[in-house]
Amino acid sequence: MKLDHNHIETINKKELSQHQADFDFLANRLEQKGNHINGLIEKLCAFQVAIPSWALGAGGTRFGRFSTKGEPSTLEQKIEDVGLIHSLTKTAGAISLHIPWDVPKDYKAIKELADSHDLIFDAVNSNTFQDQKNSPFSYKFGSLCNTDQKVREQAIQHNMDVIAIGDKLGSKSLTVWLADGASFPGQHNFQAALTNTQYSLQSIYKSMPQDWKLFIEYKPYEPNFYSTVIQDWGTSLMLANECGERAYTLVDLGHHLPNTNIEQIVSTLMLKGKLGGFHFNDSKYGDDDLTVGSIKPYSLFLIFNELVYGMENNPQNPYPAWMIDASHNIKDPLEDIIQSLEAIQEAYAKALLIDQNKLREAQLNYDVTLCQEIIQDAFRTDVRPLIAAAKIRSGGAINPIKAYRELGLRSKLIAKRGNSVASGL
Ligand code: LRH
Ligand code: MN
Ligand code: MN
Repeated sequence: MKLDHNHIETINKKELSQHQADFDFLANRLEQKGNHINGLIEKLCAFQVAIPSWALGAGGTRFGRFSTKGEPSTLEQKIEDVGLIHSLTKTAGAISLHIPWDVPKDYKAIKELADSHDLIFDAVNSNTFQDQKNSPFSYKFGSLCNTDQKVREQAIQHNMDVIAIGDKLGSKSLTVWLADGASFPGQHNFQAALTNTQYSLQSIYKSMPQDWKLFIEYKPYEPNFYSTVIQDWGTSLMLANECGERAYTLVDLGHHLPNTNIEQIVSTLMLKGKLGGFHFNDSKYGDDDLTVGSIKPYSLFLIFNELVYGMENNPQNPYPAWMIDASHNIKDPLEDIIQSLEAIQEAYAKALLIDQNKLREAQLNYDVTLCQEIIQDAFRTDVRPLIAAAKIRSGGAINPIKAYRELGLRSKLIAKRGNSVASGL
């Protein structure tokens, strides 16, 4: 199923005059403050976020799944769903596959399909946190960290297989997230687990094509509840440094203990040129995978402030690979992703408004109050007309959620696919 651009235009037409009034008001104010509206819109249009293939069905908690119906049951249908999201938002121009959840059968056909939806394949994700069908060894006690060399070799080989799959699709990076850890004190020799993980990652790194990057994701706990081998950004950075130049840290917003200053982590990593990938979600307690911006929009904005600063001032850091890593039980997954994309655009737009020169000056004058005023002035600006203008320019919907509903897309998907439930998480 594909969206006809005329349908989006027809819906946009109804909102156009209100949008124009809102936009003129905002553009006026921003221009008076010295912002270049066209440049801001261009940056918003260019900001594309990958959608993971596992977020398109109602996922969520380990306790139960409640299907929204009409969920994609094949990779082709998942690509179709991302295509729908991208047509409406024009900010989801990539898909990120989890292997073995979404192994393509016909590579050429899959590539062509993605291409027809204007999508590229971003980072591929390996999975050694579950046992795989037909694999001789279990990951119950860890994968890359395992004390048994045969288990480590199997996990290394899996990562190599994932690279080969990604390579055929045009992906240029591998994300490794390990569940490896211990649930009880004494279970692990910490040093042996870390050393095994380092050697395993080094073998994977060496096997990558020369133009590939390795992203090492960290997480403090879950599924192991006493220790995790790659528990924090420091451990990830250390391992990345031990692998080589093309190995980087990946920050997932949900993978921090409460109140961690994530923006400072982002800033440090970019200064060192080591922020490779980014997983967006939101949380109140742990790795909740809630809709981006639904709980802590101010934190998201502060993180974007550092990302914008880093993208402008840290040429040593590559352009990060952005991905949404959120999925929940009780919303239509496509609406959930659209809301996440909107929140990302909003935080990005607000961060772009921060007057960096004024902020530097206030910092140098030790004018703490003014520093806060500058930051919060940007945060308090309603940037939605700016985001809508970017959508119009790139052919998306002024209000993607409204358009999704008005076009009755879920009913159409149900009519086509029936009560099917997505494979994956
Ligand atoms: C782990 C994680 C990681 C996985 C995904 C399914 O919590 O964030 O990125 O690949 O969730
Ligand atoms: Mn993640
Ligand atoms: Mn996670």
